[in-house]
Amino acid sequence: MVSTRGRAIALTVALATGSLALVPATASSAEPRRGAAAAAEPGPGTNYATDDPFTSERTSWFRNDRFGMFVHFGAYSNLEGEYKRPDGTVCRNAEWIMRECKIPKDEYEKQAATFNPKDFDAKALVAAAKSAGQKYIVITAKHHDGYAMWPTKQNKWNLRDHSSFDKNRDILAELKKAADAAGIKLGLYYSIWDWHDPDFPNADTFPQYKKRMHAQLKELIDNYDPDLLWFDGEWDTDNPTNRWSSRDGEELESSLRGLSPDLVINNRVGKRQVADGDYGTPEQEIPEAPVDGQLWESCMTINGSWGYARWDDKWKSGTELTRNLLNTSSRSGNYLLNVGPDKLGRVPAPATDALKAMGDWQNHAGQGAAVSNAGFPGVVSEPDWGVVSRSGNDLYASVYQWPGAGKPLHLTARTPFKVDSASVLGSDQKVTVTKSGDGYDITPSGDATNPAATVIKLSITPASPTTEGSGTGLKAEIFDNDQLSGSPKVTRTDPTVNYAWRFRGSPAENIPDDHFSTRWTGTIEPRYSEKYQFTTVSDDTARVWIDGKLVIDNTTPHNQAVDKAAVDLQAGKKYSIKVEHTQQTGEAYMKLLWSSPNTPQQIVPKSQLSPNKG
Ligand code: H79
Repeated sequence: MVSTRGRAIALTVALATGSLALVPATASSAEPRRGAAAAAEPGPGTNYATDDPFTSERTSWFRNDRFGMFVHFGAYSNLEGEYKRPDGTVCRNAEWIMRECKIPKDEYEKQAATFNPKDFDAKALVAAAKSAGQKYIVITAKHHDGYAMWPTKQNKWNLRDHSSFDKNRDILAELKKAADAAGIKLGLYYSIWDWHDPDFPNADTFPQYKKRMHAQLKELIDNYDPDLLWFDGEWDTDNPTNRWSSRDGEELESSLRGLSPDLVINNRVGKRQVADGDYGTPEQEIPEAPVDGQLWESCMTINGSWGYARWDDKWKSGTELTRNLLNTSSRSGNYLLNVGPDKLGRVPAPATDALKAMGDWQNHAGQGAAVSNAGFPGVVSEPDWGVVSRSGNDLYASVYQWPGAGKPLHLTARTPFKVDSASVLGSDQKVTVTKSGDGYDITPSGDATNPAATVIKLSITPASPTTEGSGTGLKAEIFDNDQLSGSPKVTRTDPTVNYAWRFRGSPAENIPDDHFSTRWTGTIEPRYSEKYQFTTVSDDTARVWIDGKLVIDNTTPHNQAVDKAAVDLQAGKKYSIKVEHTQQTGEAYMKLLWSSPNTPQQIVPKSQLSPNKG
């Protein structure tokens, strides 16, 4: 108890000084990655949200790179999507073939024993990713069939001990080496749901399964030092029964961050709620707009299957894939595009061809600037003729439907700005820009440069004045009841409202992990004169007042919920702000974010908040 307290104090101090420390001081010694096995005991005073994924150094590569390669490769790949039943009929599937084709366990094991991906070529895989402009690779270390693609010490159900593969080879080590050499980040996919481990579906033995799972993940971190972990199979289901809970997610996420503080982790580490992990994971779909309250990455197949299926010839075209990538980056998301190597480990040629087409498009005339380091434009609405992404004060309008000769492309402005110059990348044609209606007409004088997307670059100057604050945060009054009643137990200045107390944490050491509440007050100073969107992520209740007006009011106790309000603000003015959070039982969260045409979504920063009434 005493040592826990000591660590909790260190954590609080680190946070108050704005440090990015992800684990308490005990783990911040010389070797954080290897030496932090004993992560802090969470408890009262713990805040799991120690940085803002939207702005932190830790996630900057992920936010800027935008484009990754997903690789589904496992014991299922050996069947190449077809299972011949004893009666001679054929059942087709890919990575779910064991379950969907009801292959008896011993038969699935028998076929896995013949798995020999001798042609797996990490350098070729990395080269394919490079050729596409992909900046990171996420490979399945273990899919739902439980088969580990590295020589795990936790069981024999793995590529070293249960295959016909060279006992001296380790494909994850090969991939790590090739990726490092090429400056590509490595992520590892790990399925929580496990169809093979007999301890998984049984309530009595599930704790043993979890222990082995933690041990496997420690092996992966120790052996391959991944930049990212991609969890899957966190969902509730009865076949086989999945007992994974939010509490399990809290325990796992906190222990992983203790082992490797810079890890980027997806939201399926928990129960896919908005504040679980670092980012959301839409699958086989692309959101229509930036996602409220979280970073996101859309994972999609390059044909119709994740694992290799020799019958699947539904290859997406280079144009469709390039537009998917542009749609994603223009809404501040990442695109994780999957390939499934065959049973020998070779990436199918139609996949490498399509990847090359995407890279060629990005390498042409600097068009890749519409993707890497680019995001939601903010200052304009998404047009119906294409998408617009933004990097600094450059807008990249990727045009899918090129206008007829002399016809304009209209852009609707969400805030005033000036266009300083306009050009078509890879063309010397003239582009005329005129004010028109609610924005600008952009009229190119020549033809489209290519069928996928022709990029018009606009250099702009926002019209709004800007003011940078020098604030220190908000005054926090913390109560040891869930009613904000009586006098506060703790009064302090909080740099931001960015709290994930989850089940076991609380605002302060002398505040229990349930039945507490906080009121934050002070002033808020916008950087720009424009319409701001305030967003809260809260559990159990949240209320926000700006300039004396109640703008967010969600007082019905809830699980992680997102609430929004639009408020017009003027640069150079300070507005009063009041934020209230209450927590009864279960998980607790309170985050306050904002965005505006010139502000990408982020936790409202300390510099724009002051604890004193204006
Ligand atoms: O790894 C790839 C897929 O194998 C895996 N995720 C990607 C990245 C995946 N495939 N399908 N799904 C996830 C969808 C899950 C469907 C489900 Fe269900 C519906 C899970 C719960 C309801 C089917 C019914 C499986 C369990 C019950």
